[in-house]
Amino acid sequence: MNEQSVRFEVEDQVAWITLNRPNARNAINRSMLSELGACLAMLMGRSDVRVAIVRGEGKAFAAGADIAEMKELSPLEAEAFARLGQRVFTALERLPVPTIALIHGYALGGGLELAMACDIRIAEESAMLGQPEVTLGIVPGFGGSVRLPRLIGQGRALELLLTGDKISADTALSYGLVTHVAQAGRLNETGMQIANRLKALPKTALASVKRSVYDGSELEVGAAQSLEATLFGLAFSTPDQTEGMAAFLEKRAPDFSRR
Ligand code: DAK
Repeated sequence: MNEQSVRFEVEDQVAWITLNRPNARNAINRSMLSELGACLAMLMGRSDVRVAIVRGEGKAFAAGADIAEMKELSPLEAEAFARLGQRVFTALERLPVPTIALIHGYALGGGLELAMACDIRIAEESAMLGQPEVTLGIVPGFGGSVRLPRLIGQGRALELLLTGDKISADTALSYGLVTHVAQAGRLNETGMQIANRLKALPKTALASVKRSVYDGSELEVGAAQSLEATLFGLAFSTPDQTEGMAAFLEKRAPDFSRR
């Protein structure tokens, strides 16, 4: 039986999604995308999961879409490949639980696009990030030219997309492309510190923040604010709102664990 190219494990309310083609630097092919989609479906069925972490086995997070597989694609197959990737990455982005990408080695092309579909990105200090598609005669196909400008601004995004340059973790931090840089060997620990904080927070409120940000970014300002008001109102129907406000007024720590 073939080794799975994505591993899915749940431990102590954290879902670990691990890209597992280390000999190909976790290059993303069609079967990996399908497996990733299946993992997300499994995750949606697990009410115990409060945070998901995406990482890569071996020397890299992911060195991009699989160039060997892509080289043989017809234009129609390439479009289908791009649509599959976009669908799976959007499903990842729209998960109700917060997601964290742990980037080590390289996050290039489709690898960076995968990381950008996560809510929080942490890079190990030696990591390199970039969108080198133009150097292969192609363009990003998994949402890179859409998410990158939204995350770091059009000017910096265009420079990265047009030159194909790889940037260091520190530069990525200064651009806001990652929000933490971890010392060598401390990537998992840094990720877990953030995951543990998120685990203790109310699930519905976190899911609503994500909806407000992601759905809201596709709306004009008035409609986005209206969505925010709706989600704000809905929060008042949750036990988490009762507990959070009661705990504040009673000067104790809130307990969102049973919700
Ligand atoms: N695809 C396939 N194989 C890859 C790969 C990739 N992206 N990256 C690495 N590998 C393979 C290498 O071929 C090598 O295989 P063997 O020779 O051992 O069989 C093995 O992984 C180890 O690679 P290296 O020996 O090169 O390892 P190093 O540590 O020395 O270098 C590296 C790591 C990441 C710097 C280097 O491998 C590299 O430059 N890789 C390519 C990076 C790259 O250009 N990535 C962008 C890919 S393009 C679209 C859909 C999606 C996309 C675009 C359009 N549509 C359908 C429209 C997305 C495109 C991309 O992501």
